Amino acid sequence: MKINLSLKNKIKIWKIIYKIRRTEEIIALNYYKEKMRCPTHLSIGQEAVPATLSLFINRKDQAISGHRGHAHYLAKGGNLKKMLCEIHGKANGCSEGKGGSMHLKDDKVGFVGTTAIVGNSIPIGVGLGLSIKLKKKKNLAIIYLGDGAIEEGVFYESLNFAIIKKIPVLFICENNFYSVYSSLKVRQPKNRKIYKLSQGIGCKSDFTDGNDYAKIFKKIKKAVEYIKSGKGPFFLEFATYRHREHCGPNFDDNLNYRPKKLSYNWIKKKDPLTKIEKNIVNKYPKKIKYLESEKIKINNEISSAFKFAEISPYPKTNILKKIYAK
Ligand SMILES: Cc1ncc(C[n+]2csc(CCOP(=O)(O)OP(=O)(O)O)c2C)c(N)n1
Ligand SMILES: [Mg+2]
Repeated sequence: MKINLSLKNKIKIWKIIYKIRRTEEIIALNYYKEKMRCPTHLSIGQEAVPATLSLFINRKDQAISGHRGHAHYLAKGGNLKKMLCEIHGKANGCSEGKGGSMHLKDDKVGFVGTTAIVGNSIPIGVGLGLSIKLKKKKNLAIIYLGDGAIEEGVFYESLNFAIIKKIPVLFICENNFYSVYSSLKVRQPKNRKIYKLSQGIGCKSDFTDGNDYAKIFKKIKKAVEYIKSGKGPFFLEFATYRHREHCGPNFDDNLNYRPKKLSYNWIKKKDPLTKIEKNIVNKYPKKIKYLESEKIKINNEISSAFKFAEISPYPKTNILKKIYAK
């Protein structure tokens, strides 16, 4: 089945990808100033999956993610000012400035949280899905996980439980082929496909290129329809690539742990922002002006959110004392 995305939907996806990309580029640019003191795992290069998913979910659907969560938070509609305040350790942050980049949450939009423990989003997300099911709601839980998280035992227990109980969970596995510096090749048997592993356990599963918005759209549409029909969880694996170092603002291809050709292909040829923007501009040249004006708006929003974060106060120390005294 070939899906032709409407221009309206393409623009919606493009806007989210662009906003995430620019926010993180500006985080990276400013990181050296040491005003953001928490570790940050940037999603640059991996924005297309959460951006496209946003077309299928609403604020009542419950999402949970891991250490690389900025894109997931923003695509779910998370508040940008609160995220930047959190990364700056400020009281106006979404975790009151005490959690940092890896502890983002926005209850108003159904973004339950991010967690620094690899694999931890999985059991929490299955629990969220179970709660949705027990309350007989029509929504779904969304679990973001990396390829590294399937190496945690809790993945197998949680997936099994979700299948047996027909829990409405969408597993979104962003396979960027690496866990820190270790390639899948040294962590998993040769030719193992993650989605096939999940399928073998009994979960409806599928795979596609996670930098191609049209392919992502098609797979997510099918998965969400399946989950909403009450049949249980769906596991989607997306191939994607982080452009920068595992943790921090820099490029690190000088370390040579990733083949140069692989990086070249994913960063230069398969960049999700370039792909969607080129498509819109080539098919609808009259839209160029509109895209340029949206870019200005988005960049203004980001710079005023940064300014807000920089001038916001730090949490009061007595709040910290209360937490540690407990
Ligand atoms: C339980 C646990 N083990 C190890 C770590 C250290 N650690 C942090 S991120 C990471 C890599 C995870 O890789 P993946 O799940 O593929 O996500 P990616 O960073 O590629 O997005 C590791 C091993 C951790 N935070 N938690
Ligand atoms: Mg990975």
